[in-house]
Parts: sequence; C-alpha cells; structure tokens
Amino acid sequence: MDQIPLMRCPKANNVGHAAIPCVDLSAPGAAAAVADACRSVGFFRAINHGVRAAITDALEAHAMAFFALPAQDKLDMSGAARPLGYGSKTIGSNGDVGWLEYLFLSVSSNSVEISSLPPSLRAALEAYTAAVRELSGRVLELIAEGLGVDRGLLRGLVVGREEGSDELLRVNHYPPCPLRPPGECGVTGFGEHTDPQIISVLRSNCTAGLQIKLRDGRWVPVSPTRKPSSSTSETRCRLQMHICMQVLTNGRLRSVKHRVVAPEAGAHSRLSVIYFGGPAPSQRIAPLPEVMREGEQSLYREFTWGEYKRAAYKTRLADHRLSAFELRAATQPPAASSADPQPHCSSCMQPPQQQVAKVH
Ligand SMILES: O=C(O)CCC(=O)C(=O)O
Repeated sequence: MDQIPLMRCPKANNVGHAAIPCVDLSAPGAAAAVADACRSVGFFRAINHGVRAAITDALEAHAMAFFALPAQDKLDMSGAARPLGYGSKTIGSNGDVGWLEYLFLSVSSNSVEISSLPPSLRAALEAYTAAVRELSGRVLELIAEGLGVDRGLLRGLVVGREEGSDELLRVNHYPPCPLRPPGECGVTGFGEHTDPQIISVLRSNCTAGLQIKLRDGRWVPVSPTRKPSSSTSETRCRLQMHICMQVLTNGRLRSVKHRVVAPEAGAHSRLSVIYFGGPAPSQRIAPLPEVMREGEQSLYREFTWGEYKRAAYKTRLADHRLSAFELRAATQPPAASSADPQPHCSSCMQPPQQQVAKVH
C-alpha cells in the first residue's frame, strides 16, 4: 500500500470533440492539413497512417499483463524510474504525482534498452516502436512539405541519423481511482505539461481522460476512440507537436499543453503508449532559416537538445519549460497565445496536497 497526495484536476469545458482535427494521411491534401492542424492546435488524430491494429493490440495485451504483476517483480525487471524504468505515482524527481504507473524506456538504437523485460513484451515494444517511428518520419515529411521546406529537413532530425537520435517510449497505466474529490474535479492521472521533444505519437485504449488546452485557454476532452471493428486493420493514433518543433518553426507550430484525468471507480483502466521522437543530444535547436521571413527575429536563443533536456528535467511538469531560452525582446510568436487564461475551474487548481489517497 502506498500513499500519494490526491491532486485535483479541473473538469474540461464541454465544448465537444470537433475542435481536434482529424487528418487522413493518405489523402492528396495531407501536407496542408497536417501543417494547419499543427499551427492551430498542435495536436491531431490521424487515420490511414499504416500502423496495424495487430501491433497495438499485442502491445496492449502484453503491457496489461506486465502491469498486473506484483510491484516488486515490475521493479526487478525494469529498475525504478530515474527517469527511465518502472514508476508508480511519482513522475520525475521534482514532486509530480499522478494516479498511474508506467514504464519509461529509451528505444534509441532500434531496440528497447531494458533486457530483463518479459521477451514477449519486449518484442511487442520493438514492433510498435518501428511502426510509429516510420509514422513519425512520414508526418515530419508532410509537415515540412506543408511549411514549404525540404521534405527531409525535419524527418532527418529524428529518423535514420547516423549519430542516433533520442527516442523514448512511455507506457502509462491508469487504474480506476476509488476516491472522488469534491466539486467539479477529477483526480489527476498525469498533470498538465508540454512535451519537450519534436513529435510524439500517442495511442490509448478506448478510454477517456486525455485533455488538451486550446489556444484560447479552454481545456477540452479528447474523445476516446471507438474500438476498431475486427475488419479494421489499423489502430487509431494521435500526433502531437513539441517544444523543439515550436522553436524550429519560430513559433509557427505550437506545442500543446495536455493532461490526463484518472478513470473513476467502476470505469475501465486507461492504457496509453507514447512514442517521443527527439534529436541527438548534440543537435543544435534554433529557428530554421528556411521557415523564417526576411527580417524576422528569432524568438528563441539557440540551444542543444542535451542542454534543453537537462534543464527540463530540473523543472516540474506544469512549469513553462521554454522560458530560459526565450528572447524576451523579440515580438510574440505567431502561434503562441500571449494570453494564457486560467483553466475553467480555477478554484479546483492543484496543488491541494492536503488530501491523501491510498493506492494499491
Ligand atoms: O496518457 C496519456 O494519454 C498522455 C500521457 C502523457 O502526456 C505523457 O506520458 O507524457
């Protein structure tokens, strides 16, 4: 039995799910549609992307079997998350907690760098990683095309680099939470944050909980995908832009804030798998001259991915992780909203660390 502070997560605005674009990656206008979605929301649902349902079904089944093991076995197989490994309720080392357990893995060299995982889970993780790496590369090509730059420019930062890149895979398991905080709040599964890398592919089982923050400051729920029928060979994936992409495009594409509310008692467990595509640690990150207009000022000072990552690991999830790299004198980014209004239910905002929940 463990104890964690019960973090309240305000309910999202009920503005429907239509705000989240859905892009058919095989359609003729896919490049423009992807670039538009990345400019406006920073997040989209993809269809016809080529990741087969058999691959995600296998990963989900093996991951659920892993999470069903006794806590000590999970720790013995993966090591305690620092930050890679198996973690439960604590996220990172700076005080972030959530109603979840997870596996956080480096998959940079085409393999999962934890050899003691069950071989079937390891094989499923490797097959999934190969499929979503390919998908990420394809989407990065489409984004480049949509921005009017060389198709290989962004893909080359993550996929197929000789010196390697920084790819991570995170498998999150959110069991139903037996406690209900008062008011219009749920329990935080994963607190609000933006991801630091370039791109990510998120896949979840058919459960609700994920919310994203729109440019106008409203939090909206991302509708759970329906379970594909047995005749559907593809799974459903969502793609997200990250901090590095925001910098590379001088704010044209935006990194989206997101969070997860834990399932309530009686609901199904949520399982999500996220592939994070980042560049090599020595990669210099700065606005790409190819995307800048003549005379346009850079909004960010140049940094290496390694430098940014070290800084990000010292922060808490909800911190504004780019502030140390922003050039304040520059004009506001084209895609970043200067208004950052409070969430809908500000009276419920974290961290009210006084309530304590018991978790198995
Ligand atoms: O579980 C989810 O759907 C999202 C989790 C997430 O944002 C993360 O692991 O960085």
